[in-house]
Amino acid sequence: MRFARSHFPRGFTFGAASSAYQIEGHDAGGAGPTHWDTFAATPGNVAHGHNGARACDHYHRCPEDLDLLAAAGFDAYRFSTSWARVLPEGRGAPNPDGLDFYDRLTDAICERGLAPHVTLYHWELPAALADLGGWRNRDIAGWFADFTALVMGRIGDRVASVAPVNEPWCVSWLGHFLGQHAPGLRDIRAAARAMHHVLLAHGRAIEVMRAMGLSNLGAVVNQEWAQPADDSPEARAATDLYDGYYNRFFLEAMFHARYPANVLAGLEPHLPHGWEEGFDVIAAPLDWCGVNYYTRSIIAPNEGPWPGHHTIKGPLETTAMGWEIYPQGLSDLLQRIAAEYTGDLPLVVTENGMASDEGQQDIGRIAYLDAHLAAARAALDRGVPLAGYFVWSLLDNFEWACGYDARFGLVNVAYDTQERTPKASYHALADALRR
Ligand code: IFM
Repeated sequence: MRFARSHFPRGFTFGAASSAYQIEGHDAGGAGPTHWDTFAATPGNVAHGHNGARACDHYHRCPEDLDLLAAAGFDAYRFSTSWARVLPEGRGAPNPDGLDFYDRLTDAICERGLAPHVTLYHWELPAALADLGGWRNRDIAGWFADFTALVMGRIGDRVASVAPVNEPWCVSWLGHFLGQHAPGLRDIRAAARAMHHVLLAHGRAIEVMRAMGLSNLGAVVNQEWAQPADDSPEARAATDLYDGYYNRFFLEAMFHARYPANVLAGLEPHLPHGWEEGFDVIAAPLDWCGVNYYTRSIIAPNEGPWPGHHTIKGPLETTAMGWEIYPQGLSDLLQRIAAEYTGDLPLVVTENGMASDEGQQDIGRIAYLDAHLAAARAALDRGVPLAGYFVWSLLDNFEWACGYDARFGLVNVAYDTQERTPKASYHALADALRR
């Protein structure tokens, strides 16, 4: 690995990221059912019918996992809190064991000299709230605000940063328009509502945490570099639209208090009544912005209904997810976000990594991380105020619709025994972090 910590400014944060449902083992500790359990129980949604019931058993094994993080020389751990673990019904009576778990986890992170970076929602919506319409119901903003107050009332005194929602595009578009994630809908009206309500929920959570006196509050968006399939005006317009609803929609709302015009042209008839009045909540000032980056997409127009385009396979080498490896997209997106949305606010690469089938000798992952760390460094050289980089992920884990097939971890998990074995990429990173 060419990357070395010394290539980055002093104080730059290196961490690894995870999420609750993907690693904890949702069956343990009195958590309530979630819409991911429902989705996974429906044949055809998740590879092999896998679910998060046991996952990596991190609920019981978190000390061992945090030891691995600390031993690699990371500075920080980004984890998420499960709404259904804390509030099994989504509202009402909390599960004391759930709150105790996040309390212990936060302490254990701090005890190892790591900084806890929290994401409040990483996709496992309590089933009881899904029954009430989930992200389609405007009331979710208030339910989420209450959950935020509860969790932060318990661990907010020790956290280094908080983001309300991981990847609002996935919560809304992937789950409600493409149907590939829970709740598995393919419905433009549901998607439009979810897109707006997830932003309202984000804004209400920020409001609640500001009122509690918390600082270092941000947002985490996923971004893909979008490229037209050819030079035609149609392909360029299709790409602008893809870029609009994938990359710009959430940033434009949070940082400029509006939705992109090309997206509104198709989405507006489906947005909930009074959507124009939500921006004073949605655009609450933030302290940083997180970017999750993995790949680029190549876009071609088609004759179908709005948005009228599809992605086509590109020529570059791909990961085990079939995603093209395109590090330059990371520097270009970071530069664009700083220039057009966030200005001097710190940006953080909150996720970056690859699924690989290589097993312990994951040479491809070493090259992937090296190239993306070089792209992060290039963004700094272009003047982007980049403050941190988090690898996705420490452990192999439940990769949503791919089940346990896709392995993103620096550390192998043998799911039958739960044995952890660091891969070559873990050792390479640990070595680079010492240099
Ligand atoms: O595993 C996911 C994570 O939950 C959110 N960001 C992308 C990762 C890889 O697909």
